Amino acid sequence: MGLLTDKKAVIFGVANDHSIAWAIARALHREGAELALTYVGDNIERRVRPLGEGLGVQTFLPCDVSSNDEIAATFAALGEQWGRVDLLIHAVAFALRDELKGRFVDTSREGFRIALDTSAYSLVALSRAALPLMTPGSSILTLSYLGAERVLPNYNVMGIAKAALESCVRYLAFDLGPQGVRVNAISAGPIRTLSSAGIRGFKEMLHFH
Ligand code: 0WE
Repeated sequence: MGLLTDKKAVIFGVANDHSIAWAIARALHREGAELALTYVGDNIERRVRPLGEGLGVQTFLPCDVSSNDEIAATFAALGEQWGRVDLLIHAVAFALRDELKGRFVDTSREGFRIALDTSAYSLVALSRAALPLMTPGSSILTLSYLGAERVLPNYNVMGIAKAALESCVRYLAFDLGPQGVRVNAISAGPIRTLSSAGIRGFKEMLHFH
């Protein structure tokens, strides 16, 4: 019997078999959880469906976390399907490609907005939408990175977004803890995923790490 037998887990952020979210999906499945996977766009859907089907996943939902309507539709579907959500995995981040190189001081207003909206506010929006389906003992988990705490070359606006994300975790935990809902972040090391693909100097960082 697994640690998570019959728990319902929704995972945002599987893009391919290198995704940290995919490693989380496999671990949750191994422990007996039932999974729902979300995706953005046809390209990701084409990769996520076969992966999920390999774990017996039956629920695939389109969800761009920068859209209130898509978040509402996702949790409406989960409400119908499961009637509850025990685990929410937030493994989503986005900054405009050009913001992840050069000087942080050159960050555009729009680039700043997009990075913080997609990478930090999305946790707040998803948590609020999930809450009516959560019971005491439920858990919310997100992914951070060292660039939240220290200056890392080229990480730039994502560092600010991850700092905001970590602060969101503390404020959400304050709000939801009394209802028995835990909120946590794991700060991963540098890992070769789609997210780090094409990042200048990543190979050297990986080597140094
Ligand atoms: O949080 C991240 C990266 C998140 C990310 C990645 C991309 C690449 C493609 C956000 N937005 C985009 N936008 C794109 O267009 N990491 C922890 C991985 C990462 O990114 C870096 C790193 C590391 C490590 C960027 C610069 C330096 C180190």
